[in-house]
Amino acid sequence: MIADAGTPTPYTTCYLRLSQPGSRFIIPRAYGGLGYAIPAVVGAHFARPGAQLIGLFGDGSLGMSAGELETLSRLKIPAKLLHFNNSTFGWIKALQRLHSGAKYYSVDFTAGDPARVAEGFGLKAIRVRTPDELDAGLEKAFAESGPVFVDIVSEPEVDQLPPVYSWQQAAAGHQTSR
Ligand SMILES: Cc1ncc(C[n+]2csc(CCOP(=O)(O)OP(=O)(O)O)c2C)c(N)n1
Repeated sequence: MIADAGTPTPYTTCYLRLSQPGSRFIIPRAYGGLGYAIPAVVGAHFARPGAQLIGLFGDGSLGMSAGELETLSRLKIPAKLLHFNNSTFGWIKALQRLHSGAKYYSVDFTAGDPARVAEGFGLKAIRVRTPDELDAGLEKAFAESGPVFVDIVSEPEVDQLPPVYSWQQAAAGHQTSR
């Protein structure tokens, strides 16, 4: 499992439970560079051929490394890419809510149709809009032998504080460094 910067990092860190021995969970914590998950999946494939790779990332992240979909497609890397499509830089928007009195600046954008972008690069793509569609979509994605892009229409989550300790402290009125 490889989760990108942005809210995929804290949510996955908080809620993911790995049950298979030898499973790995990777996040770009040192610098938190957005656009990490898709190229990291390519690297992980060569580091551990045969591993079932799953990339988790937001639409802001996709904007930074969408071109790497071509690499996955050309090399036929059988990763499943789970794309959270919330039309916003959620991590930044949550920080603006916390520290700037919900004055939002340069964080929202239009969703477009990223499943078609992935198809344009030669990947199979599935669009998911509801929790029921999510179950069915994941089943379909994992039944495929090749790379699959799952576009998951999501809430912007700005009303939910992500599970980041220092943010929760700040929301509770405690002084912290960011
Ligand atoms: C290369 C790069 N540019 C900018 C940032 C700052 N940044 C951190 S999280 C984030 C927004 C993430 O948005 P998205 O990928 O859509 O995920 P979300 O937080 O909405 O789940 C940005 C712009 C960064 N970490 N790396």
